[in-house]
Amino acid sequence: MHTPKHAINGSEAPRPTGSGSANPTRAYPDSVPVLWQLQVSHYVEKVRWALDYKRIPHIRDSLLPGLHAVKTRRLSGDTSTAPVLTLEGRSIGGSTRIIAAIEERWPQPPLYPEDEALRRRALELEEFFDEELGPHIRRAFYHEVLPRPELVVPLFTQGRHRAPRALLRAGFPVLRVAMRRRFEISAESAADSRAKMVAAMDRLEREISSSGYLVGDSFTVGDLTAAALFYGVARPPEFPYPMVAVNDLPDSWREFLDLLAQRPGGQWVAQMYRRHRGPSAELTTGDINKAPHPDAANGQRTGHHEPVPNSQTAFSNLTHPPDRLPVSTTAAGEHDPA
Ligand SMILES: N[C@@H](CCC(=O)N[C@@H](CS)C(=O)NCC(=O)O)C(=O)O
Repeated sequence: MHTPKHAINGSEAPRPTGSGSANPTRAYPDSVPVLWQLQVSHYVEKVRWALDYKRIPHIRDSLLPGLHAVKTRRLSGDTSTAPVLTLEGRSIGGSTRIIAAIEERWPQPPLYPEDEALRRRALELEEFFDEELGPHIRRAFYHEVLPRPELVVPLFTQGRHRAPRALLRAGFPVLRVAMRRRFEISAESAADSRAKMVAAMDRLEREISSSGYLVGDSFTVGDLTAAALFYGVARPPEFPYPMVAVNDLPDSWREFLDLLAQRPGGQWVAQMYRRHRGPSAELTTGDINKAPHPDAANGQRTGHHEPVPNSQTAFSNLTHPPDRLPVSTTAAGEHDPA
């Protein structure tokens, strides 16, 4: 892990603030957290899940892959990657630091175990999957789909107007070269990354305890990270955005994913999504002025898990992009915060 560490709640935990600039954007009020995202990104999914799990009303601003780096660097000051979270006027880059900041600001329901040894283990597992799975599943996936612009361009531009779609289509050959270079994608490296995915699945299966969780007997950041970063294997219906249709995936990749999905670890990922992914707490831009103050998220003031209406039920006129899956219907009623 390359992120700096400092003490939170008495333990070694990732530093919750980046070197982000104050007031990076005037487009949104400081009172509502803004997640700058790439819809498809598994690191973004990790943070989206944390925000939804804690029922923190927030805005999602989807960036155009390729151009996103300019925005995320300008916001965070220190990273060109997504996710970035703008929180009370400061922008934080890196999913681990973002979750640390969320956990500090909205401790309930907790993603960090209270017990110090368990907390260290959960953070160690977060780091393992971040470093040993995240880059590899991405490299192996893009190796398969980058030759197919008809799959990737719609994936990168869903919910967008014609102009950005046309821009991405026109720029795709350049973007593809840049992605291959940036993610060091080649036939050899992709094969190696498949092996790393299998090794990460082996580790996941070794770590699942008799409680059904990786650490202790409740859902922690360790479970969340492993499940979010493996979403592309389990393809859970609770994932909030469309994916490449399974029948469009290249045969060898689909068969490889199937083998992993059928393993106990793959089924565990699907189960974590079913039990804990829950409904979305996203606000749309039309709703932000009506948004409850983020302190209304569970437990901020009381330290208890007191159900409050999430954004989708509080704002029944929410408008989602037409391609957005009805998250509230896929997972409503099954959300089972630890
Ligand atoms: N360690 C970072 C990794 C984030 C990351 O690699 N994000 C990808 C999307 S999956 C990205 O923005 N890549 C663009 C780039 O590397 O230029 C985190 O945990 O947030």
